[in-house]
Amino acid sequence: MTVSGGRERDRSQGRSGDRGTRHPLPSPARRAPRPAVLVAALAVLALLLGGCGATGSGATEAPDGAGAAATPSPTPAEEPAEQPAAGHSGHAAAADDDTPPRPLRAGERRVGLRMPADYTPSAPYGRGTDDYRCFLLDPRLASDQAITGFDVRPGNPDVVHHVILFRVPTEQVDAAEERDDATAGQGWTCFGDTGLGGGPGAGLDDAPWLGAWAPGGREQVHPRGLGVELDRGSRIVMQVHYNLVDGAEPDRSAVDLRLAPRTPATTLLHTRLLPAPVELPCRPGRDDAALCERAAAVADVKERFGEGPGSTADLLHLLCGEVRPGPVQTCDRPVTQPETVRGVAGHMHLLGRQVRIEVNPGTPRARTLLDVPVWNFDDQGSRAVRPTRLVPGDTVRVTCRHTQRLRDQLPAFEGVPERYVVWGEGSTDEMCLGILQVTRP
Ligand SMILES: [Cu+2]
Repeated sequence: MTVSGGRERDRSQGRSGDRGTRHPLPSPARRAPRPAVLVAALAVLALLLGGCGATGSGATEAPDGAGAAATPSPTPAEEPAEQPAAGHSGHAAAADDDTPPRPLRAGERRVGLRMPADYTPSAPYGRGTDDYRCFLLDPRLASDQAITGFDVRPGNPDVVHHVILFRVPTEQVDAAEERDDATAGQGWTCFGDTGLGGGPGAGLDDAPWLGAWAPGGREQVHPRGLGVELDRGSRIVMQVHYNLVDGAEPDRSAVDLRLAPRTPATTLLHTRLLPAPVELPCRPGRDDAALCERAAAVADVKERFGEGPGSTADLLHLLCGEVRPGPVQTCDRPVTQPETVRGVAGHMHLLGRQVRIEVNPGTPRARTLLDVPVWNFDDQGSRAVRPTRLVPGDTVRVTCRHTQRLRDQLPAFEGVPERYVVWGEGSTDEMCLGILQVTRP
């Protein structure tokens, strides 16, 4: 959902092993997923997709009536001229965000939460250059609140790659504390989501995200009257993605929450996740590298992030359709309840080129909610949109284009052999994620 942020560098490199053959061959053949399978896949995906996906905060307060209008536009079919995007060249865009926080509005207060001590990241399974760590924080709420804004402050921008805040509802607090206590050191390893299992809101259509930060994010202030639900007794998990390509330096990240008492007049913001597969084959002439075979690439992802998170690449095909290797991937999702889109964001990694979110594509009612023709990793902040009503029967489509050519230009890929790229948690793996912030009547 909301990602904020604004100062960050990323130079990641998920170095992978070698082994492998040549041609990517799709594994799961075309088949209509049975409803039960689909439901299970959805549930698992929802659990896994917490990770990454930090994008700017969507429904942020904008000048009145501002926000990108939803407009029709063509599909991103053609490969654009290959020019390095601004932030793709090594994250020079890292802004020093010394902007003072925006003043509180009537009824709001600030609550600062910080990791209790420095944490020095390391690759938990001994391979790769990424660590995802979950830290349990207690906002000590005496009554039900609404998060009306937040400001994530990465402690060490040299290693912090994204931050996502997850709701831990009261019924999960015991499990979260047990997990924390049972793990040596601060927090626990959590590729994907928090690893605490389901619970209310653990679905793609209502993800338990409270906010997030990725490169390009800043302080987020939701429009007046809107807020994210946080109940008395809840905890917050702050998931931090550390990238270790430049070394393992200690970090102590923090967030300032803007809270207001929740009243019947508060309109709740929900986060809807729209993932799509990534199935990017090696280029002709370079397809003899060890991980150019899809199965080997998926096995490598599982080795670095665990069996569960490593299964996302295959689960996405139960959600979105058969494996079709290629630079452009899409996923259509039905709208099942009336909702109003307030903010949108896209999320990809370093090989991302274009991302688009459309409603009812190819029909007279087609609208484009997000169109990023040249992806900039360092500018992932979400955007406010003019409130857009969706009704059951509508379809939302996310489309991403990735390109192997960028690996020739980015320092993060120096010395990293070409590979078949699938969905994975590392910075040199890829994602394709649309994020909607919605209100529901
Ligand atoms: Cu990601």
